[in-house]
Amino acid sequence: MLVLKEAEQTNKREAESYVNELFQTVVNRNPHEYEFHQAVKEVFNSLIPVLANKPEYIKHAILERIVEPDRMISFRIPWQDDTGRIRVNRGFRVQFNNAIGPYKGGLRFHPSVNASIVKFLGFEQIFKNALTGQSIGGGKGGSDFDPKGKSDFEIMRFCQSFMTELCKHIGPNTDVPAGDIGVGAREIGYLFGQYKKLSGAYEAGVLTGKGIGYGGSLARTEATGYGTVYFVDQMLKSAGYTFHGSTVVVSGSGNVSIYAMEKAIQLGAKVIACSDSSGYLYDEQGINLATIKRLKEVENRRCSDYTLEHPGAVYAEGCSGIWSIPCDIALPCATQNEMDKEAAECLLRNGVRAVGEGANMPCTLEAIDVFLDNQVLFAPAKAANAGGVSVSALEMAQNSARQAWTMEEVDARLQVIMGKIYEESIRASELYGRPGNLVVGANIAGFIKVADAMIAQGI
Ligand code: NDP
Ligand code: 2IT
Repeated sequence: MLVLKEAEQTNKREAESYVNELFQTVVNRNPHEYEFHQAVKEVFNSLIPVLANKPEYIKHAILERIVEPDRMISFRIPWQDDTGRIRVNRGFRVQFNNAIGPYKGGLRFHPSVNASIVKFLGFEQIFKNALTGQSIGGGKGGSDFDPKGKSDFEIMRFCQSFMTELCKHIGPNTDVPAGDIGVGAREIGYLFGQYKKLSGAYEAGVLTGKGIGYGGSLARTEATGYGTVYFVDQMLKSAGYTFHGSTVVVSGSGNVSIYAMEKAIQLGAKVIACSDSSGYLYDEQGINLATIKRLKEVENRRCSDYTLEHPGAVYAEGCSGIWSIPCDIALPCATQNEMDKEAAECLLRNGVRAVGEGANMPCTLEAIDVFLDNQVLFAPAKAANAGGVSVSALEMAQNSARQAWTMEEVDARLQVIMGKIYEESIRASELYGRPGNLVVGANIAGFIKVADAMIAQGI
């Protein structure tokens, strides 16, 4: 027994030094890509017990191969604004890994988009998509285009120019983009229209997040936010808590945030705060979701305008202050690294019970440690926000079958998928000696599916 324990320790030490050395190579080979380094580090740290247990992953150089995208496409996007001026943006598509299915992942339009952001998102997507149990590989894309203040025609011309280049690289069996920050149903519509024109065929399955009238799936709009709440609900129940009667803080007020708020409210919670990139809102009475939906989805206005209609609410400039509001459950649903160590410590001091990542990588590695070290229930992004891409895969299935399922049917499937992701992540966390640690569990469960497929398919 003692000999066995010693052998285990040696394997673990060897796996640890292998991972540390390889991480250094990733940093050296991808200088200045800090977000990508962060995403890789989190996954690598989780995988040490797996590598110690199954050295064939090392023998087949799975980690060396998985951190190098199949290809990274970067291109020029010229377009004309309403004054006739010619503008140029940069577009990206990273096709990271297609071991288990066609590349799949969203497109982000935001001025902060660069190679590092696209690669961190694409890398995360590999494991998230594997967790959904559907046959989809990992990809991501976007542009440093800023949709704020642009007219509808400018958005259309930009999307057409973006697709004129992107269309060479995508297809229903190759790579299937969707939305992300700054890309919703309107943008997907313009992108689809241009793809259709260029390809000369009606290939509905080339993009997901389409309008309901032309191949979109019911519940795709709600899927990420609803899915996050379904996942967090399971996690809460495992510890004897529920959303009912809890106070919830949700950052952002975009697609993910709005539907996370909606489902949390449906489950009996009181959502007391949300935000946008300018500042945050606190409404002691509970955020009036109808007002937020109208301001954000219809009128394209700011969170600050909410106080004009609800004078009892308080608005404060700046984003990070939202985490100083005491709550039972915190759902960061805006963007990467929006919650740092100080914010996490503040939530902890105020008695937070659970944190669920609706956004991709919203918590820094240090913030995650604060939660895990202090028994705060923590739902990592790859698992908690996988509902969006899951329903995207259901949209692809409906497109292939030329069918359209009801809202109830898609929502029921979404709930089943989120439940399975939770179970699988918990099981992996137990199997690899970190029971209840969903970060480790989700990373391992997603990784094993992709790694085994890579081994089966050869080098
Ligand atoms: P939206 O564009 O619909 O909304 C984004 C929200 O976050 C807005 O309220 C925006 O405020 C705010 N925000 C964006 N950037 C920043 C920033 N730098 N600082 C503070 N606030 C910011 O995007 P989504 O809701 O679709 O995406 C939100 C997050 O969820 C992202 O991390 C995305 O990758 C992730 N995600 C999205 C999925 C989807 O299906 N859409 C699926 C899985 C994950 P403002 O309006 O002022 O810019
Ligand atoms: O981060 C994500 O999972 C998404 N933006 C959704 C991707 C998709 O293909 O639906």
